[in-house]
Amino acid sequence: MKTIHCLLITATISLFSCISSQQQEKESIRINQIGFYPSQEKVAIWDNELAQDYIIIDERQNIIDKGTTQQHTISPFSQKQRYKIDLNAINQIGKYTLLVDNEKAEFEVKNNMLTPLCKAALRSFYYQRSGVPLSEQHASGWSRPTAHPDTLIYIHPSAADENHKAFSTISSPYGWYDAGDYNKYIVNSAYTIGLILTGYQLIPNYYEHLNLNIPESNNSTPDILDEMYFNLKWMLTMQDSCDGGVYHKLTTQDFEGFIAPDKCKQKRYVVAKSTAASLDFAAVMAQSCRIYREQPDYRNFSIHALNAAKSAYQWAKQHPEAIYDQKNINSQYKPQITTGEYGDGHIRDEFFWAACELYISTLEPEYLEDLKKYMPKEFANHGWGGVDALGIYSLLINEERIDLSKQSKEIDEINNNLRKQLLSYAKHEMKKIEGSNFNSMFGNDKNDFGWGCLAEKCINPAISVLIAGKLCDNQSFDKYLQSAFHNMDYILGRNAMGFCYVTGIGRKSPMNIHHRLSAADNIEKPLPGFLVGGPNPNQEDKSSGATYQSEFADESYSDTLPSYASNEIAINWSASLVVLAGLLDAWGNDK
Ligand code: 9MR
Ligand code: 9MR
Repeated sequence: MKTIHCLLITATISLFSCISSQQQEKESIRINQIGFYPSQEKVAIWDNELAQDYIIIDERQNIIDKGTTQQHTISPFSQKQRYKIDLNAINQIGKYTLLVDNEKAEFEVKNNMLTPLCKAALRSFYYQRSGVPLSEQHASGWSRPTAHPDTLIYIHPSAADENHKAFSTISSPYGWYDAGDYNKYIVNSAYTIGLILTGYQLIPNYYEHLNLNIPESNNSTPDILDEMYFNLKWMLTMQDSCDGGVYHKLTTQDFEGFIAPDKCKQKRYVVAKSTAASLDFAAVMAQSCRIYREQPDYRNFSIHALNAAKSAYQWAKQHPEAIYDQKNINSQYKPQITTGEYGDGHIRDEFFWAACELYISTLEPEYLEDLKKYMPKEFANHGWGGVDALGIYSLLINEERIDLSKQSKEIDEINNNLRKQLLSYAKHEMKKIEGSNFNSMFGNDKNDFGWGCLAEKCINPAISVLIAGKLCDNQSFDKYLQSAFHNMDYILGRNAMGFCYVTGIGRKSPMNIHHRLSAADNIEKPLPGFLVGGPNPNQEDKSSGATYQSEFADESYSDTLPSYASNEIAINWSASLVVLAGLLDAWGNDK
């Protein structure tokens, strides 16, 4: 480390640090607002027309480095000029200040930097629980009474059959609210848990040691699994035990207003069984059966989950064309349903994921045949409507388990092919950093931005890159790790808006999220630990009163309540955050 003694340059420091609060508001320094790991590549961006001199000082006012902002880039969206500041002269744990022109940014360098973020993201699921009261002890300021008991749920006419008459009722309690709304959707629930359990399969010890302060914290099961089970047990009630099919969603007819959950009075329905819901359900139940088998308190659930998975899968094979199409449903049945669709016309990938999980859990040849039939030709990142990657991760993670089977040679070939696909995807992603605006793989193309992009286009690719490095190219792992860190830096503040996009974290974070629980609790602060959807140039919510300050792709973010297209939160996006924060935290510390 270069340490130039402070006496000589006191004058420089006082010049740099003479900062009025008004000048501070310019916020041209864009930096990860949580901080860095000691051996992480550390970069800040100077978002300003003019290049400037900068200095970095430590807590004792020693100058660690100084220079001039370098590497000029011009935004493809706004034509704004940006400069890179290399902070890599810092390699010791400590607190630092970056001074540029009349601005400053303070940051910390230490190990375990992302543990609080990972915990907060996991705790966000507790806040989404339905059907139970949240106690003061666990909800720290956000306690609330029971709401949506969901013990009297109507069979929507689209879901009626010989065993269940239209408007008869079933009980379907618990589970998480999906997002800013109060409905519960199988497709998104299954994907969310599937992704978190992927993370768990990779680093079980890391997640098992996180104490989440939830009601189950004192039992013998890791908190993360208790929290996932809270939703899995709801999902089981969404399966029709007569035929194995799974209802697509549990919902009100229209979205509720922005009222507290216990004030909601609308009827709730289960709507049509669908192929996608049944397959995603089958996949996550088959995956859960393996994971929960190891937990003494969950043995019965594990057995039940596998049976549920098998029957849902068989139903899907018999009904491959039960595609959920809300418009079509509304043309045939009443009441009309206008809530979230999670519609997906392409279910090859859902078949693949389900077949993979069922095969790994049972080693039965039927599933191997199916997974071969539905195998993807090119790696595509995961999202609620694209789940190939979850199947791929599980196959690679469980290679040894599968090797016990007679078909191990075949599986070796399949896995080698999938490894190639994943690696070529990761290499392509990593190339995007060079010359980028915010030194990140994300945010360099207009198509990077859209509904939910921060999770789906920024965090998820980083997860895939990390997994590619760990499972397919471990000798060069550091390159993958650093690339993934750069996308996390984007999320946490090194971006065009200067926002740390997670509630309750960082210096400037979302305050007015599109989240009924946060909006109707009479507390100014939003519930903590939630990632927002992020910049979305389509601005689909303008007609509902959302206002945007900018039309530029990477600045189409509006921290206002009506902005569901850029400022909502959702369980699947929280899942992405839980996994990326966890993997970086488990793999990013100094050895
Ligand atoms: O609040 C709803 C949000 O949870 C959904 O993601 C979004 C898109 O389906 O819709 C929101 O509801 C809006 C509706 O679509 C249009 N009228 C205004 C509603 C919210 O204020
Ligand atoms: O995440 C979903 C996004 O990909 C879609 O474009 C969008 C509009 O259909 O819906 C998003 O999911 C919403 C769901 O339909 C209802 N609950 C809120 C979800 C997050 O906005």
